[in-house]
Amino acid sequence: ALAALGTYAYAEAPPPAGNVHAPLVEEIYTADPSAHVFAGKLYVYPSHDIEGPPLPDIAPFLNSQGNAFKMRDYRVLSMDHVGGPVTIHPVALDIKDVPWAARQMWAPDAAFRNGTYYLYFPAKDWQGAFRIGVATSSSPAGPFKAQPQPIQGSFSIDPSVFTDDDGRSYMYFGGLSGGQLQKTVDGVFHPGGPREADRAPLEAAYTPMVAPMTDDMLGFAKPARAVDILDADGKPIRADDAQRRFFEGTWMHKYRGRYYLSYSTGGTHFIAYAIGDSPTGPFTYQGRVLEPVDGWTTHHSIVEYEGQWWLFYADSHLSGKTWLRNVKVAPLEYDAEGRIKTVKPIVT
Ligand code: FUB
Repeated sequence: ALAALGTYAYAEAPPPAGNVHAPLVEEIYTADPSAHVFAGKLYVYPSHDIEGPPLPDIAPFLNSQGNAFKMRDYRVLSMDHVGGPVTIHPVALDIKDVPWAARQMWAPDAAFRNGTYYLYFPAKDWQGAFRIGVATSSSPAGPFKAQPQPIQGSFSIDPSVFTDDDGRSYMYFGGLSGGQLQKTVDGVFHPGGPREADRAPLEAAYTPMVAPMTDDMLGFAKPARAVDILDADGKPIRADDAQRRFFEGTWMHKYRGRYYLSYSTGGTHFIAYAIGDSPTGPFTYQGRVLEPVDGWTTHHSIVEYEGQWWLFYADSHLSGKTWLRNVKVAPLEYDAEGRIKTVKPIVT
């Protein structure tokens, strides 16, 4: 039965008919999929990985620069049904059209409000600092026009925008190490700040940032602040808890009235999740959404479409190289208490 499912199979949450384990597209490399239902259709906003030699370092004090992840544009994917044909849309935003962005267009996200679609994207500015930009379009597939400056008060990587049932929107963001979260203190970027990911072992781990969005979706209504991710005893997850602590790639979704904050644990390669009663937390660690995939990075999104919850993620199935990835999708199941059944991609 496993062989019939392709290279990867799932020990739990078996997929519906159709080879949903294959890369969504093979014509281009894609990663970091942010999936949304817009106008009754499923859209995926991925990073667009590209081949070729890594970029040169910007400066020696900025190590973990992720130079192989040198993406320069975004391509949107769309589909009518999961498992059906996928459209790769033309370039939605090119770095040459974003004056403040110098290099490395990493994991994006998208949102919709009042007839306008918003593309949120991190990129390094000309000083080598990650900032988060926003671009707008009348179409979910773009093309998008970027604002001339990054979002004021934004830094680091991996924006994810969630709109609650009351219409309020929030951006979650942040990533450690090459994502530079550890280099920004009180909103000020310190290029010579800590190089690597973690605080001292016994300290509370870094956590994602959250900021409410302004009504026009172009900025932060209040300064971003760190969310709390707690263990079952109500204590912050510690920096040395590499199996559970946040590293990058946050996603927010709401299930049966509760807020699920999910994220990558980086070097331990899990997608973990924590639940809260408010979109800004605190959140209590629950378990894993996804076991490690083929490749170093793991980055996901969760969306409900056509009566089923779906996990979008990426691995290095097509290339065997961690910086040339492909987006995949698998069904996501919950138990009666709302716990997510861990998806286990099994290398056969
Ligand atoms: O794709 C570049 C970076 O790798 C993303 O921003 C991270 O989440 C990781 O997937």
